[in-house]
Amino acid sequence: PTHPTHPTDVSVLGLGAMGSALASALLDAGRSVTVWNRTPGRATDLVGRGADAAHSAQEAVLASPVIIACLLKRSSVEETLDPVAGELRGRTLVNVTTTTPNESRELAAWAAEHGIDYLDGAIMAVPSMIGSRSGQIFYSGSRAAYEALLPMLEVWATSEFHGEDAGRASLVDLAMLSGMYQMFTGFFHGAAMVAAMGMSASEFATRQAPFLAAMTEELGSYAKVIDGGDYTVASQQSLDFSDLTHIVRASEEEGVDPAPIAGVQALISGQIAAGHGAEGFARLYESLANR
Ligand code: FVH
Repeated sequence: PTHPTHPTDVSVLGLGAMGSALASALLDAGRSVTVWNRTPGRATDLVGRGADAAHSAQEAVLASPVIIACLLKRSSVEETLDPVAGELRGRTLVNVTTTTPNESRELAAWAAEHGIDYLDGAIMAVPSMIGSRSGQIFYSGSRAAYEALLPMLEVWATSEFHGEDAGRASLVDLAMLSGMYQMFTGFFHGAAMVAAMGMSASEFATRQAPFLAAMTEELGSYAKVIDGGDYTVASQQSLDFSDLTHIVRASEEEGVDPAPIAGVQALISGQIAAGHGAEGFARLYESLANR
């Protein structure tokens, strides 16, 4: 049998890089915190700063009315929380583990079945940004939990509530990351192309970074076209003009895998083949959207 530690405001399950940063920011803000990690030994610094270390997930859950789960992935959450579902009843669970929207919804349904108030969180920050308010955390699920916990959540980062469908925070998060990873991959591809002529990635970055920053100014204009649904609006760069086969060929000529740019060209070719060559570049959205 395990014995609850003395009552605290909040318990953090998972003391990886992010869980430790979240617990640390809570301590900085004067909260009493219980911490637990599957592998022992990761709580030492936090305990030195006043946290209580629980010997089990059950003990950590029993210590606080609010439980933060910051574990690796959905299966880690299930493995940790399924056995303590009974102890979680009547408490608030804030799950900031990265999950897909449907995984978040399934966890919310599981929580509802067990009488647990569930708030899903998606962290748009790296651990060093936690506590500085330079990061953002999106939430969805229980509005009551979000509103009640807001002063605590704001300790970590700027908070944004996306609605009671628990999958929404994750969806916005993963959509934002999709853009980011494709931008970085585009940079890696360009760096590999110029490496063929001896330019270092660092030198290329000094050119690419301001160019990409300037290009992001275009996002708003593209968004207006997409939202308006009229890709024939004048002054847009047409798909015929946007044909990127020369970039694909240049990449191949330098022995560089054209996969990232070839994927974009495949979308362009598809729209041109469907008769939309005279329309604007933003029409690629129509190849991607679930309509
Ligand atoms: N670090 C970051 O920059 C990002 C930013 C955006 C969102 N994430 C997500 O946050 C979750 C945790 O990430 P993390 O950085 O803390 O990850 P790790 O340092 O690898 O720590 C993982 C913790 O999860 C525990 N764990 C893993 N599997 C299990 C399990 N089956 N049962 C119980 N705990 C488990 C692990 O424990 P241990 O290996 O030390 O025993 C760590 O505490 C994640 O979803 C990111 O996507 C972070």
